[in-house]
Amino acid sequence: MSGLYEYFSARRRRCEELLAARLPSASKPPARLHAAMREACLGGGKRLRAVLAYAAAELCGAQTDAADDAACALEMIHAYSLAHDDLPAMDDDDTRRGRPACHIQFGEATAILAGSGLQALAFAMLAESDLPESRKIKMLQLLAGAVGSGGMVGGQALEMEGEGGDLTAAALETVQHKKTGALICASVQLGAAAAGCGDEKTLTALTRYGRHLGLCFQVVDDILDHGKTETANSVTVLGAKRATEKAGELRDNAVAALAGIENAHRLRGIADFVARRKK
Ligand code: GRG
Repeated sequence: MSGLYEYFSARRRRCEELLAARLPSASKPPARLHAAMREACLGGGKRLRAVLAYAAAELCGAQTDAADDAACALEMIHAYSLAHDDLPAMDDDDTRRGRPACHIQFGEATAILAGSGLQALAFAMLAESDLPESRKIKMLQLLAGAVGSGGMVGGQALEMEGEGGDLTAAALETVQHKKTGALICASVQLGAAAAGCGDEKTLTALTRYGRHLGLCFQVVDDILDHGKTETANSVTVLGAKRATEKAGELRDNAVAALAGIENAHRLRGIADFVARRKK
């Protein structure tokens, strides 16, 4: 497979097909809940987190299928976070991925249940993976750490606590690392864990890459104005010029973290994609 675009498309399609097969059927009861879980998870999205898991696992020498469970689990967690984030009690968004948000289509109660169901299914998929026990436990630990109160959910809570007040650049960065960066960094780490990577140099490099990339992703998201303008973000706190410079620096830092690591060309390309993305 030659270019990054072809690689990204192939892994994205692979994950999409696996998710469609693994999510509970909408014809099986509770049908409305299952339909909402499928709607929240399928039919859109860049599948960046899945592609990162595949690329990291392959860099570590694994076959593509070693990262299938990680890729699906990451995208299910991501879909759960979006379904909950769009609720009126959170960001109150009516659309997601160009369609009515899950709570608009199915109602708030079902959207909450769909997110909860997706989260449980993500962990079940890792626990039931065919990979060796030690790899599964590592993956479960990494994902739980990235998603819980020390990661994504904690970042969302910090953001809500800070709403309406002034946020320092450092405090904003902490929120961004936790809310968005933790799952992106975990994507790379889960890929390495799925491959059974035990090389400290590689693991450290991948973690550094993931942390810089996660922050870069959120800064670019703020520049693209995907967030709500009343919430403090990189543009409101740093200004548009500095935010753009920072996104470039973070991309460079992510790439630099991979120095001396073999077969890192795809992760380097993904860093470029994240920094340059337009959606
Ligand atoms: C409410 C449990 C809970 C968590 C909220 C991650 C998060 C924390 C909320 C997601 C909302 C959001 C817009 C965060 C900003 C960055 C982000 C995750 C954007 C969407 O990710 P993309 O662009 O989405 O990868 P696609 O649709 O491509 O999958």
